[in-house]
Amino acid sequence: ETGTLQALFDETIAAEQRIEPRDWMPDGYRKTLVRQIAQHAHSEIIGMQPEGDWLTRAPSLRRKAILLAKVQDEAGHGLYLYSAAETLGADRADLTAKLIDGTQKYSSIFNYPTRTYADVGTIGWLVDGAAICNQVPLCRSSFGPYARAMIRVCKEESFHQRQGYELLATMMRGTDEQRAMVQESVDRWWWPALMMFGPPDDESPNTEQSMRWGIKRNTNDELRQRFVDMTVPQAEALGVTLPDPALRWNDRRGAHDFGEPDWSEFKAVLRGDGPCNAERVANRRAAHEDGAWVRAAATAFAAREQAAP
Ligand code: FAQ
Repeated sequence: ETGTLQALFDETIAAEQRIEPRDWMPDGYRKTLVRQIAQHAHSEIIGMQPEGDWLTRAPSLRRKAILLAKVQDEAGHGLYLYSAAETLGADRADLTAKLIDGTQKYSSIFNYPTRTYADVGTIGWLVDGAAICNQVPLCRSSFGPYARAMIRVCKEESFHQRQGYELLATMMRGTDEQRAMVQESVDRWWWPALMMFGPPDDESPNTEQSMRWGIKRNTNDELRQRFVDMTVPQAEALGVTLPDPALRWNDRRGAHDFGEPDWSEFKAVLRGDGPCNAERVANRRAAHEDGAWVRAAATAFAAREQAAP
């Protein structure tokens, strides 16, 4: 019978139709999706911290309201994604435990500190920009709940990217000190943003199978290239320099050539040795432990409601 189910699954993938939670799916497909969706959910939740650090120091009420809305959106994205993982049989408490004990990853980018207020703009522009580049193709993921979550996430992420760009554009119209602050911020975030797309294709163990299953739609290097090509004209419009002496237009390829990120730094961050890994996980652990009473109260309330006639 598994043979027939496998054939049906293969046909659904080949026809570009969606796999839904109740459908039969190979174990590897389920496992890969749980890994990727959980990692994505964890990234949204940990990703609240770098910008969250500036909520109490935003320079105006307007900027504070915008930043608060953005950070809340990230919490929402985390929740849609945990729900998508639950449709595959994952348990949310278990996923959180795996984040806190370091057995599941989150995006490398959130292990870098936000040193200045310009970093809020740079995260919106470059980090959300990279996130959109990576996630727009995932709206066509073969797994229905993930694809549908991505549509909503991408809409909100586009707004996030615009607010980051607008913040930087405002600072670039300001004083020399503000322009220098923007440039210094872009210098620090550029290479880590390129690393968000994952290792080069020839060192990416998951890409080939994930592409065959329609879980990923493009390779890491394809999306990194798309991001560079999209960002260069935006940098010109802003008046900032991207910190890569090898960056130039290649007429023959119809794309930009660019330098190699420092993959040893990427590997160190994935091992837990980035500038803020320990702090990010410690904060998440403390929030989880401090919230234990809320979970206990909600569980007791639900039990009482169920027991009531
Ligand atoms: N960081 O074989 P591959 C956001 C791991 S956006 C950490 O190429 P795959 C929005 C990878 O998991 C950020 N780990 O893997 C926001 C694998 O490890 P494993 C989140 C990384 O899965 C903006 C190993 O390396 N977005 O949060 C990274 O085929 C602003 C080998 O790599 C997503 O998660 C990395 N950068 O491709 C929030 C998008 N790259 O598990 C707040 C969905 C690779 O085998 C503020 N995910 N690894 O031990 C994906 O598209 C894919 O999972 C990739 C990696 C492309 C990230």
